[in-house]
Amino acid sequence: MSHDLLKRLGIDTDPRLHPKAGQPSVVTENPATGEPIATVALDDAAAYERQAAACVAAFASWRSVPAPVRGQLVRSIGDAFRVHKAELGELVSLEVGKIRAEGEGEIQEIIDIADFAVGLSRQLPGQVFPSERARHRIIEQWLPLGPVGVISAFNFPAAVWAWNAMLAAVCGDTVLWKPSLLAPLTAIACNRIAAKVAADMGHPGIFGLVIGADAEVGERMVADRRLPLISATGSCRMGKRVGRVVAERLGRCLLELGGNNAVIVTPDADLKLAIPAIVFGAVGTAGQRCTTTRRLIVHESLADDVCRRLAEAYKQVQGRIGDPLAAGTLVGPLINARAVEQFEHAIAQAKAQGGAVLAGGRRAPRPGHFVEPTIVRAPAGNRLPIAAEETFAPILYVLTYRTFGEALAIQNGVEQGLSSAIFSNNLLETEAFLAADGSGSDCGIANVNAGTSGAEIGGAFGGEKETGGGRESGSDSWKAYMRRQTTVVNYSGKLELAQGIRFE
Ligand code: UN1
Repeated sequence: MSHDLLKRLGIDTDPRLHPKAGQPSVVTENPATGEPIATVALDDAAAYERQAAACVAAFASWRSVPAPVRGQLVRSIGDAFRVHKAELGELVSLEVGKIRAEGEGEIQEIIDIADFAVGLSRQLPGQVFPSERARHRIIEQWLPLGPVGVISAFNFPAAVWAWNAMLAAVCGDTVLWKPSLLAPLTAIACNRIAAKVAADMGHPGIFGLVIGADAEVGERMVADRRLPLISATGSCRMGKRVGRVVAERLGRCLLELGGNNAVIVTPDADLKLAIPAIVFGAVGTAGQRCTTTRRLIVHESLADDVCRRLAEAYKQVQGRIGDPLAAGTLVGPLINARAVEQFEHAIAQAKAQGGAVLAGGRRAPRPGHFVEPTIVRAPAGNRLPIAAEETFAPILYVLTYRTFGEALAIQNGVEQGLSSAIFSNNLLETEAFLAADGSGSDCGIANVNAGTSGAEIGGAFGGEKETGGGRESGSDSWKAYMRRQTTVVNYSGKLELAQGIRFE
């Protein structure tokens, strides 16, 4: 079945899937069964050098293609992803275990960001400022930046590359992509589509791919002075390393790292909205999104009721754990055995700290890397230190509060600052959550009556504190992929100095 899928996507004959004898390689596995899908050859330093040189060479000509024409190329890429949406979604499911709807959702996110980038290709707007000197004009313009290094994680093996690559392409940059070694097939398939469209339109080399170990390829990429921007998604630990190395060469970083996202439920909340949003946020993608809901901060007056309703909903979900490609499945596997161990470790810690397991709590009794979506209620006083840690698994910690200020302090009291949400119909509280003086949520994403995950591509995506500060996808995130140039044009026929300086 999987071979047929690789064939339909045209990657079965890719040389990477046929390593030469003695060549280092990884075996990519189906996390739902633990069975191997394919063996993928790893790039070494020499292969990295070839790919990086190709991206540098392609940048020299791609930058000169007018932006709206670059947009036409990205439009064709979006169209190609429309054609292959079902197969690519299936490959995402096969390789990282997302349920079919979420696998296809990822490809939809590629199509969406391509559309966004096409529109952007006719904008990329600079500003005009009034000059203090007569008959002078100050104009800011945005110029292509250079080849961009993109490091992506297993959990969004396709969409996050596209957020970067589609914007970079319309900005006149080329892209060198280093995907997670847990999802190389998705990367090979997606990159092949983009690279083929580009080559067919006369622009080979815009989309490069390197698949390799961190020590061999990752470190080289991050330290590579030819890449003015490194955009990296993954753990806080990885991001700190990338940040240090890129800072050393005074390069630019765009970091999208961990999250420990919370939902606040106030006494005025409409629980008909809140409960399903919490369940999707905590259980969707088996808790392996950066935006997954990991903490529920509920007013003490309704804590028992909310816990009861959630436990009820989880009961239904537990019956829908299984093959991610089967109809009706809601919860697929974790990515690998290590992730299951981390889940078990967190549950053991939570219990040792006095947490009460209200739902789930165990690995699911079936082959593959499945666990039960789990709810842990903190003991009185919210003393549950494990809740401050991000475990990439479907564990929801329930904490309670008395005053709204307390709820905010709990929400903001973790190292990460990616996504946050409040469910409330109390205007004073929802506005305080978004307060213009910054005293509300300290996260990059703050939603009212909508959950923490499932952001649309139109807004800027990213977060504060240890989440890394980067912004990707919508709004003005494109600016990260360009360099700003402030220009002054003097059409007065006289030389006049700024600040009224006379130099005669
Ligand atoms: C991630 O987990 O790295 O908002 C990205 C969301 C998705 C993207 C998540 N659109 O949940």
